[in-house]
Amino acid sequence: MVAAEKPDAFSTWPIVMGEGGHDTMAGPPASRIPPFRTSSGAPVVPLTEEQRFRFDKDGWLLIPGVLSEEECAVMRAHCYALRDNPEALPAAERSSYGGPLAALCDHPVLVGWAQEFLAHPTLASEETYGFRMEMSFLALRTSTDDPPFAFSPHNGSGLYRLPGATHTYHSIPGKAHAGLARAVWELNPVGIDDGGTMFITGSHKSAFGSPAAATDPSSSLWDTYSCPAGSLVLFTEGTSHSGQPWTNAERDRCAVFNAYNALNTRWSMSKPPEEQVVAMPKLRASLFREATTKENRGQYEYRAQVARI
Ligand SMILES: O=C(O)CCC(=O)C(=O)O
Ligand SMILES: [Fe+2]
Repeated sequence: MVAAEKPDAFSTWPIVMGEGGHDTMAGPPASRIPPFRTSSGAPVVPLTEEQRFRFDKDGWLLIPGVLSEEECAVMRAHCYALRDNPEALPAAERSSYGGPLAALCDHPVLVGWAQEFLAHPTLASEETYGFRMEMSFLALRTSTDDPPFAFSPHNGSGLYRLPGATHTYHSIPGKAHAGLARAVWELNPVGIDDGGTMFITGSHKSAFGSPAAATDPSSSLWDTYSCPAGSLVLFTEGTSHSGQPWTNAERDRCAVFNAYNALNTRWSMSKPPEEQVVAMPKLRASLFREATTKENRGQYEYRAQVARI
């Protein structure tokens, strides 16, 4: 099939002729997947080539210092209000999807990553993101937690999961898909020994089961990170990972754990309360539409897409 001159790549994916004249299933580059602005009107920030390479190679990626200290302070206050006195918050803000944390759901840097690793190009439009959000919870951990947060490694081998599994990772030359993935916003600084999330780097592509050493958190198989407040840690759930006890007595871990998924699949039932979704800008609310494919692209008819392929 020869694409018409200047094809609308969104309507012709997945059958599209590559630039070099060969068929490719990769679809349009992330930079051509709408929307190009988030619900706050800010331009989407695409991953750099190096960030994209690292996420694919490692199964996780740290983007340091995305939020300003002022933004972190307001968000931390909301986290502690949710823990200590939720009734004092308006109902439309009473969750980690709400209040100042709502801006994290479709932060321009998050959207840039999701358009690369999660978005379904034919279902993305200026009115609807091409991916879903599901799950949001707080990790407010201290060095005096009793019991301390447990080391509990899970997942890995995302490349080899069968259809239907959400903890997947798939790639073909020039394109990769993260499956269920986590976006962790660290609202306090994290030191290398403090107790950030741990990863077996690259294990999303491991052909073999984990060796016994993976059950030992001090094994050199495990990596973690240090970062300033306001950093974003992205990982595919197809990577072996684990929480661990928080050890820094000087400051707590104050992190927001958000999760994203492909548009037509769902891992959990988690969703913001209805009054929060209704109060959201329509584009942000599109993150929470049903996990279906057919006719799930805002004003555009999926049928029309099919007809043009
Ligand atoms: O607690 C953590 O640091 C990791 C939690 C976890 O397993 C996840 O977010 O999927
Ligand atoms: Fe996990």
